[in-house]
Amino acid sequence: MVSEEMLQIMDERGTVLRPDLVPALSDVEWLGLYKAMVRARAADDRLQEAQREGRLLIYPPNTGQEAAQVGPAAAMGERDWLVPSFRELGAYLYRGVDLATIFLYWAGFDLGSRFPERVLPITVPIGTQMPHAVGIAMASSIKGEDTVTVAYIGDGGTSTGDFSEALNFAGVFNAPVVFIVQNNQYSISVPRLKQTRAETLAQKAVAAGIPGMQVDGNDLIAMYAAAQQAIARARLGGGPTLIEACTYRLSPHITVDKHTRYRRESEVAEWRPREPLRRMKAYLMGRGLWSEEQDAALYADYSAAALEAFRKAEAEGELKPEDLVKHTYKEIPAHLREQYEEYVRFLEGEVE
Ligand SMILES: Cc1ncc(C[n+]2csc(CCOP(=O)(O)OP(=O)(O)O)c2C)c(N)n1
Repeated sequence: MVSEEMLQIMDERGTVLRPDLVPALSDVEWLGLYKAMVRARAADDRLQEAQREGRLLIYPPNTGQEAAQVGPAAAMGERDWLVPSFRELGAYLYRGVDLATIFLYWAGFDLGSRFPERVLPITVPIGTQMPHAVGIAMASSIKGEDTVTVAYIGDGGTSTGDFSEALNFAGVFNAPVVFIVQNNQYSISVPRLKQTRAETLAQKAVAAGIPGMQVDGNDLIAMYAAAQQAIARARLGGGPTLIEACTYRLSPHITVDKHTRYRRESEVAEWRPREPLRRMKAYLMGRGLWSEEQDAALYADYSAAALEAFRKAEAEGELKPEDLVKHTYKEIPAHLREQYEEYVRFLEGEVE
């Protein structure tokens, strides 16, 4: 049930190796997907800068992982559910999350969890979103809906109990869920080879009795194709699939991580030419659909739009202590109220 070869449709130069596998999208649609990756890249670059300017507390960069995010998000149906972890900017934006909301999240505001319907909020506790995803998928099938849930996790996350339990439940209940493992080769400083002795992460599907496959996570066309097939199968009652998107985190783990402590610059440099925007751009330019001038202008437009979104977010006001507890529960529970009141006393200098 686990395919032996990694699916790659387009090589690192943007040349299509398997025309028979290219999904039937129009040129305009492929261009639209590429633009979504540029939007994610521009937003990601500006978010990293905003953190360095002290406007965000912390931020986990997505650079290099855009195809693994935009491909599946674009293959989803309008009513499908997205269950993210925390490094899926391209997917959130594609599914309609406002960039200002994402800014608010990393600035520490609870309002940053106000995502649109059918997109769960950012989940930092590793793996905990997986049982939620399977529960949502099971609920869809119990209710007789034909919606599919797409859930994201990182390579490190596959070592959690939640991940294994979720896969097992999904298999047992034939839940309409597609798991996307963004294997970006590192879990903070732990390289993929030290994460598990398993040869691939896709083979973790075997024990759950579900199909698993490795996909070149930097190949937008392959990511779209793999997700489209898995989503279609789930929608028709064929059950879950595990897709290991083989990609690379080109940036540090988070904006406060010194990544050269655990990996060589030369390794990062080796991966840089394989990144997803460059090759999709080559593909589009090869077909006469795009130019460097258009590319630069698009990036500049998305950068300006990102800065505008940040201004909008900051206009929501300064972070107030009550924002820490206001939005999670309808009624603030006693234990939180107690902590909040102690915090206010601390801010007022009454307690050490
Ligand atoms: C339960 C839990 N333990 C530890 C952490 C600290 N932590 C944050 S990110 C991370 C690594 C996650 O690695 P991976 O799943 O590969 O995702 P990536 O960060 O590479 O996207 C860890 C251990 C956490 N957020 N949650």
